Amino acid sequence: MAAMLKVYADRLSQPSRALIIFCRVNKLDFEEVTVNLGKGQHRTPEFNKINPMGQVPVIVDGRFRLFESHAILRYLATVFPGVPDHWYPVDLFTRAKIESILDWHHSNLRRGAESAEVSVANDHVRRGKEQALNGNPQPSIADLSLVCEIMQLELVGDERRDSILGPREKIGAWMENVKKATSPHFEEAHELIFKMKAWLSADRVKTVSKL
Ligand SMILES: N[C@@H](CCC(=O)N[C@@H](CS)C(=O)NCC(=O)O)C(=O)O
Repeated sequence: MAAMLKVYADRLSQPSRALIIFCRVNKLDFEEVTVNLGKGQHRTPEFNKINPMGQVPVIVDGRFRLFESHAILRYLATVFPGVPDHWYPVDLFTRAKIESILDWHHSNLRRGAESAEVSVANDHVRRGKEQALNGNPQPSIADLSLVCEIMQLELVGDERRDSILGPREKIGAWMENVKKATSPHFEEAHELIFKMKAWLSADRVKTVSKL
């Protein structure tokens, strides 16, 4: 039987990957529908009916449609039975901190403040036990969202990535914890990013050798 939950995503998109990893780790019954942004599949009239914003990710759960990855993660964590509490804790104080990080993420990084994002993530890690943001022992939807965002730095070249991540000494350990907690789905969801990275660096080599 076809899955009720459809996730429209492009794996080159950070919020799309966060959603796919969340669904896989929590064994949700879902169908991934690829919307290839590079091919402009998000600008078709069919996709416009699913998400008038023309963006991924978006979900269709039966007759219910929802865009915005954070809203989707909250919805999935709340509505689907069996999702462990640490993803979106019922404790309102812990949840409020997670909401704060999620809001901060969307009002900053989406404007391109990639290094500021990393600094704040690093500060959150410093205050806690490195395991997850705010010292939580296991990752929340905020950890997943931020780590997927920071993974996009793979596409800016190793030198630039290292110059951003290198000075923030706790970030690597925190990212590793989130990866481990979501393995092997984390690695699988990021395969395309690493293919793109290899393709981009091959292209850079070609460009440099022509100069
Ligand atoms: N705040 C949104 C951001 C969605 C977003 O920016 N999606 C990008 C890919 S990462 C997209 O679909 N871009 C295509 C476009 O805007 O034309 C979320 O978290 O879902």
